[in-house]
Amino acid sequence: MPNEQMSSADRPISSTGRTYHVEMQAGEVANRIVTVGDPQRARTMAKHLDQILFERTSHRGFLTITGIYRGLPLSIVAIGMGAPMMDFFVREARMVVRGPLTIVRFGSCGSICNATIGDVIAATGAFAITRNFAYFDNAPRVGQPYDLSPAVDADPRLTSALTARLDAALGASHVYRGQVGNADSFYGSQGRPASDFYDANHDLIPRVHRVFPDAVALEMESHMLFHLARSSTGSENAHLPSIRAACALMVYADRSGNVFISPEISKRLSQLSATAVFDALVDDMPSQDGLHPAAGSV
Ligand code: R1P
Ligand code: URA
Repeated sequence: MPNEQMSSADRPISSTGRTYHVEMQAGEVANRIVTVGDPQRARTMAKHLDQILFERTSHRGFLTITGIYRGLPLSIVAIGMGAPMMDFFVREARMVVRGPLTIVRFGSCGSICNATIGDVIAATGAFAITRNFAYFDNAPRVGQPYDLSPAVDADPRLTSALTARLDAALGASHVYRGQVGNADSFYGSQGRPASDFYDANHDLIPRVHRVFPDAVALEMESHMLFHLARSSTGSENAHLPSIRAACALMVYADRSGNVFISPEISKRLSQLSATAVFDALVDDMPSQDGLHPAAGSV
């Protein structure tokens, strides 16, 4: 791809129709997508597809696997970490997939509620936590060290399909619900104490709880996903977004007990949750109605 001529600076797409960063092309990506951070998680989940049709790793490290589940096309896309990677993925997927797009993020998080290692948290909505450079780099300091954005809701229908399936797969007592803080760093902006940097974050998690009393988790992509879904245009019903999104997060870090998940539990949780996530996408959009497979969807 780096050696191919791109169509334009605004929408870099190759002559064969492949997007520049994610290297997605019409016909290779489904309208139902599970997105994860870790490519290994994508491969673990892909074992639960009924059939794999297509796989590609882009030169920037995005992995797309498309297959069939319960007779319908479904893609798994591993994007790496952070909001800009979510932005590349959602925008480039939207460039090549025709019709409605439903996206479930299946990620990991740090729990700031009673949920602990082995539990899963479903996001009812998400907000951004952003390091405020005007505080750190100005003299005198301006504002608070971290900015909290307004929250954006997850899609309620897709989220209830997801939580119903996760409840059934894991047991309802292991599935928590609430708002998720999407930080621009794993460290300073998630309130992790450090002596090697000045982060001014000792009050960050208490402040998150004061502003969002139902905040349950911290991670790094869900708010960008929900924000882009809400900002998407172009559905047949022009006033509705063309993308709907939900998010479930495995608890990798218990921030109150300062415990981190083991690789074995992480793999097992991905295996147990894979079909629940796939089933939720199929429950939500059970047929090809309204899609345009001939025009580019798998
Ligand atoms: C940090 O370890 C990463 O894990 C979380 C965060 O959002 C961040 O991307 O999600 P994933 O496990 O999906 O990558
Ligand atoms: N991912 C995050 O972003 N934070 C955590 O604490 C664990 C996983």
